[in-house]
Amino acid sequence: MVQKLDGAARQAALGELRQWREVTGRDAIHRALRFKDFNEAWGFMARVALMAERMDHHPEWSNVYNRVEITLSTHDCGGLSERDVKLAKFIDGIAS
Ligand code: H2B
Repeated sequence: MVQKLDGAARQAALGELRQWREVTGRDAIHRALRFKDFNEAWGFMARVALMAERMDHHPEWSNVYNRVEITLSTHDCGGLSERDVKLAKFIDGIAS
């Protein structure tokens, strides 16, 4: 069973994810991204989707043309886990 991050480990993880904001009212993080057009946004989403499948860890997300909104949380533990941190770092890596 995946462990929920808390205490110092949670703070340290959030400190490394400067582009992400904590979601009000639940243990999750959120990032909004903007791309040149739909083609770039969809290409980004395809790469995230392949990684999500490989990790068996999936984002909650939406897309409107060139904008992508992503929320990460681990449903199996009801909050943030290392899996969210790993996926967030991957997203940051391919978005920049
Ligand atoms: N994604 C996320 N974000 N959290 C989970 O707990 C999760 C998941 N669990 N993807 C996986 C799938 C689980 O439901 C399957 C059965 O392995």
